[in-house]
Amino acid sequence: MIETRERALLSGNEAIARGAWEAGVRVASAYPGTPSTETLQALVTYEDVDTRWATNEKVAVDVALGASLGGARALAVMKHVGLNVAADTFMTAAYTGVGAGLVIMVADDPGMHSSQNEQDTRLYARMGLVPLLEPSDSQEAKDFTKLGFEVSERFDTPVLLRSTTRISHNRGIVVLEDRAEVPVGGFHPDPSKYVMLPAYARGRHPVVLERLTRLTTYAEELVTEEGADTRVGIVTAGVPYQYVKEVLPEARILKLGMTFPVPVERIRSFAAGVERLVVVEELEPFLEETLKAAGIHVEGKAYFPRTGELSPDLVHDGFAALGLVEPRSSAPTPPPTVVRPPLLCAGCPHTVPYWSLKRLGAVVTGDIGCYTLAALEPLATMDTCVSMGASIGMATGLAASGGADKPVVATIGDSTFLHGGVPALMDAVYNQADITVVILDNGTVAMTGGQEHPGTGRTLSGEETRAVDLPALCRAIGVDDLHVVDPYDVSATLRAIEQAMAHRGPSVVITYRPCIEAPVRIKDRPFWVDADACTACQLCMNLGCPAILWTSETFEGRRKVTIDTEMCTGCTLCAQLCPPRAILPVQEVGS
Ligand SMILES: Cc1ncc(C[n+]2csc(CCOP(=O)(O)OP(=O)(O)O)c2C)c(N)n1
Repeated sequence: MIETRERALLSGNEAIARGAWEAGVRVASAYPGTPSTETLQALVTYEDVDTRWATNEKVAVDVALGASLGGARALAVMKHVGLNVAADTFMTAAYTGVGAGLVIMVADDPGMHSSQNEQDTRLYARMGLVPLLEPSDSQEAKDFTKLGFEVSERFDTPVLLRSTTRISHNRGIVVLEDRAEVPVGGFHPDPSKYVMLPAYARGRHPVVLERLTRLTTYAEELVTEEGADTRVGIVTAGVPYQYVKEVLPEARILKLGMTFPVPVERIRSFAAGVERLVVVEELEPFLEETLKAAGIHVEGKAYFPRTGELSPDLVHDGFAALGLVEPRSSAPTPPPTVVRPPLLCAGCPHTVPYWSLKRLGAVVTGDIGCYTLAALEPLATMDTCVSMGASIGMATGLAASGGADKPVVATIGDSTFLHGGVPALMDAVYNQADITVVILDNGTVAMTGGQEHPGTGRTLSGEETRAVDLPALCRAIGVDDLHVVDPYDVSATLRAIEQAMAHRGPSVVITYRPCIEAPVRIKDRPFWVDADACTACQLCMNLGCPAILWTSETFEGRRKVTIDTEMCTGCTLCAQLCPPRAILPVQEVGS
């Protein structure tokens, strides 16, 4: 834990954790997702906060809302697509309001560095009629988190705190303060506020709208105005503010701290003092459209891209097109970079299930996790990947369509299965879908850096807890054809999947083997290739293992292989596949 009254270099996520702690937060719940994950991992290092991983984002918001109604300041954290999962509670929490302050931190991923889409959370704020704060650096990330709790209590509303990849992962100096001691207020039953029957909910909707009017006035207090050059006025917020400052340091800038509700009248008076008004915002023309709808003449997305991240260069190009700056002098073209496609790790336990499916031939619905890389060569065994948990329902639908010319197999990781796959498996059993589900259990959330989940037997703070028994869960759901197999045993895995695919009705194969990276990197005796014995059959190459490399040596015109012993984890998979047994453990030959 960092001492108080100091300055520290913090990422945006760490600053949000610090802000929540300083605000006296008592309960924090999250489901991991880049770029938000480190927030709770930072918060768990502070005392006096009950910090926990949730099964999914909806549960995280449910937990935080419940804690808030109990009178404890509460935080929920997720990546942007997580709010889709939590949207049901989020939309109605806008009606119930809160007990103690409730902040929902959502990290957007413009440019999709590690996401399946680049939706803009500001649109959720508008749909839910919930205020949204947008920090532009680490200091503001901390300050706005604290402010979020105050706004939440003052206006009796959940508050969205929107970060983006650049805010969450960049570091900046942050002034540290003490923790506020905010006593737990206790639960005060109020069915007309917390039981959203239609009769009560009808009474709450006008309350939400009246609150929005007051919040719009309040949003005016959260703007900062700077710059002397009145030839152009720029409305911006979040990280684009930094780019604007870099490209046009003298420009007159109105930076918004709250981007929903939009302080339209404040912007109208700002517009009156400048010759032209320009909005610089990432992703959707959210502010621009709001201002245009209010009859304010503004320029924006005609000059700045609506997809991907902005950057100082893109902002410069937009200003140049607006005639505000000279175009950038064309920089010398950097030499082309060699693109290295992402691969599963050497020794990844997800390899053989996909290798088997490729051999057996199946329509494979995929899901989100490390294993999504099996969509790429050489495994290339995934036909769909849409959202967390979708693989099982989509497999059911594909099988029901009668349009699949091969058996239909859903593949899903352990965390993803618990997050959103369980109801879909129940549905498959209930409706007797003719599908096989392969649950790739590596005992961690590998994709986001190896977090715990309800199946691992450990909590976020490292304490032991009950672990979900996946085979027992599947049996309880009604899966009769169930196989549990070690994916390091190539023939057993192939056989189990083959048998499951031959079964009529729903079947499940659980492949269990811990991730080689989590919680500690597993490294066994590495293997090497006896070049004299290698017949260059290249079967081992089908695994896509990054430790297996080509050599210049050939056999009957085909290239032989070698193994990078530093990278090899000793998983034995390639040795099991090698017909001439040319792949051997290093120590066996005494080298
Ligand atoms: C709704 C949603 N929440 C979070 C994420 C971030 N995320 C991507 S995959 C994943 C889970 C991966 O874990 P698991 O299914 O166990 O597979 P592994 O990566 O361990 O192979 C998470 C949390 C996301 N993409 N979508």
